[in-house]
Amino acid sequence: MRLMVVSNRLPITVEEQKGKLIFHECAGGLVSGLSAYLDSLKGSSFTKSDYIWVGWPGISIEQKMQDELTTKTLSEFRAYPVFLTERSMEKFYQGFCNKTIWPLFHYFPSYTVYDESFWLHYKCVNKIFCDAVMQVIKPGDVVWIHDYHLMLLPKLLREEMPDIPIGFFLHIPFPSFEIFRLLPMKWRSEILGGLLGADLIGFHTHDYTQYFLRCVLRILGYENNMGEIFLSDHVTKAETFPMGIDFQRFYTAAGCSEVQKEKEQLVKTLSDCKVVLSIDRLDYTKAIINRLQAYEVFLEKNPQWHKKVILFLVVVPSRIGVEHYQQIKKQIDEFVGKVNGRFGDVGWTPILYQYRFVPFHPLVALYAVSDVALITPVRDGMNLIVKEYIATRTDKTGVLILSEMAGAAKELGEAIIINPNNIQEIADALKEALEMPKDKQTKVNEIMQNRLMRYDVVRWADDFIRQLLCAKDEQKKFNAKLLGLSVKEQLLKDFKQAPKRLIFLDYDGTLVPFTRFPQMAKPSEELLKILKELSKNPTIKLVLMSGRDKDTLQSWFGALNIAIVAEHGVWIKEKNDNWRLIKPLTNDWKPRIRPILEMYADRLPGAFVEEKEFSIVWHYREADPELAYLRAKELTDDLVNFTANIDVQVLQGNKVVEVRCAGVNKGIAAMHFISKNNFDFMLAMGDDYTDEDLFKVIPGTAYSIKVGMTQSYAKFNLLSYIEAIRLLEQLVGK
Ligand code: GDG
Repeated sequence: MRLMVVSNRLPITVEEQKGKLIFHECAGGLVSGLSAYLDSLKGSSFTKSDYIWVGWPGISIEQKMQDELTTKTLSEFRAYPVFLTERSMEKFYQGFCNKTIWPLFHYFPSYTVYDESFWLHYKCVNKIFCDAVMQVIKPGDVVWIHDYHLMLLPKLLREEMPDIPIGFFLHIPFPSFEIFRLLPMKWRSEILGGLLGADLIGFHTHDYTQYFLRCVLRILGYENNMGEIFLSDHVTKAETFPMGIDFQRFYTAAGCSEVQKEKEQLVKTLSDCKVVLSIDRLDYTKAIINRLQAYEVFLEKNPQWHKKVILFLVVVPSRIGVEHYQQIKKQIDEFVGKVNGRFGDVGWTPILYQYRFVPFHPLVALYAVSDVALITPVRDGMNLIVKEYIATRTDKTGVLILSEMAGAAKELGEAIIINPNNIQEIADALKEALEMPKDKQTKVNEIMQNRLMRYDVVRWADDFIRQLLCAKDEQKKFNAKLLGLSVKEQLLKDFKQAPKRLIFLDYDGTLVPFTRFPQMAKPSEELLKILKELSKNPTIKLVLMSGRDKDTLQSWFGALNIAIVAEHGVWIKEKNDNWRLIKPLTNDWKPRIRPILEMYADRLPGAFVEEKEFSIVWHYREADPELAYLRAKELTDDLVNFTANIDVQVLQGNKVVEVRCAGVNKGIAAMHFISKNNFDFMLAMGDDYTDEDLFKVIPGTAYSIKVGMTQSYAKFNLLSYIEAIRLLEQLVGK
């Protein structure tokens, strides 16, 4: 097995200098984390250290140099470059990624740009990535796609290679429905559909996972069962995997000689002052200005700390040229000047400010000399810096002040957790942190270190890949039930050879798709033609088994003169005969039940009640899916309690809750036909929970087929009604 990592950026950046290609390693959480994981694969049992990384190499170069670059990156870094033009990068990366998805998913709707050309380039670049993956993918590969740049890729790839395990991990927050729905309908549906192409979709926190599932329900109408979503052709799972760091790398680096040297230098500069560290990429989501304001308030209120504390502010340049980033850079510069001017003097600069990228060893030294880490984003997918800070505290001292809006706060609850919008709270937290006794510091840091050590980045990635493989295995078991070519051929052969044949067909969902309202699902001329062909043959007994009322069935299929079962087995109509009840039934319970269903329909816009002779149905296909889901559960509970002493059954089906007379079902109705004759061939097709009764009673030699990908007693599955019709066409010899 080979792991294929796909991300917007490769772990290397390529530069062209005087016609020569120069390679630099990239920094950043994703790259360093995944690199540690890929290194760890060398001893792993389920991969043999084989991997390849697909992504943009950080440069747009002429066609003639692309081959050379590809050869080099492949042989030296196992990296396969995806080439994008500057214009594509501008519209895709600077545009849709940085100006649409990034602000929106970080709850900055007022910064979000909705530009159709950005979207079109986003789609186009996702397609280019798909083509690039197709160039290098091999059977047996496992694909792991990363982050918001490539949300359409899982689906595109599945269309090309349905059998490849595809995982997707989102590194930024997934927003709540109210935010996500701000995207135009087409974009938001396509993004969700794109993600659902994966077999496993990972998020940093439980909240993000839940928000995603909620958007899938509200926008696409798919419910989930413990994070599993059953789609027409596969099952997808959404799950939480909080990303860890390479703990040992930071822990051991803290003691290495390079870091010691850096530390000595720093200690000289910082004299005897306590150090508060703030380090972030320049980004409005990091709310750097808030912590500067809080530091100012802290100095104002705590003159005893003057000349005894320094805020070491590192801002790492990012997205230079984007409007909002330039603005906040200016604000930070001005604020630092203001605070230093107001409180500083010859021997003390309250804020040491660096606007630059810090190499690894100086970064670890900075973590190691800082008494407090002040990290207060207003929104952050995870934030690995805080984990790195804790990991470098080998003597277990140090205090972390962390925003509750960072994903990391869910795991590091022992830190001082603050709300980044409450300046006073941050200022108070600074005082508390600076004055915290050492024994308390070591106690909480020990807990956090143990957690970070255990769930490090290797464990995180390992967990993800293992679950992805499990999901795919489950799916394979499921796929094994799909009616394959050879079984289909055998079925057709058996059908042709059998002198007496019996076919049971469900209607809605099996022969026609579901529609907004039941009366809209009329049979087409083509379908009627196929059924007529089958029914004309005297050696075929065709039985249409539906949950619909007999009058509707009569008006749609009466002219065909076939056997029909209505209301899930209540009514039976033999060929050339009249409708009759399968057994004596009463419906005196209906006046007591109907008001309950009506009350629930009144409480849920879009829901309505359908009354049949011996059953009542509460439909909610058109209602708000989220509320409907809750109401349907509530209603079922109510009905089950209320009907305990009444001879009825309560069933939750496909967007319906149905109450019907007990002791009748499609299985019992089927027996009526099966027992009458010795059939040599039997076929039953259905998509609904009511068809399970049918599948249970038909003989083991029969072909039972569930339409759709859900679990069933049926022997085989077909993906959709389209395939069911195709099979019928083949039976009639088309
Ligand atoms: C996303 C999400 C999520 C930063 N500055 C320097 C430097 N770094 C390294 C850190 C850390 C990484 O970059 C930053 O990690 P973050 O977690 O803050 O965020 P991103 O990677 O930008 O972005 C984020 C993350 O993905 C992982 O899923 O946590 O929420 O936005 O590893 O050490 N490294 C060095 N010098 C720097 O100046 N050497």
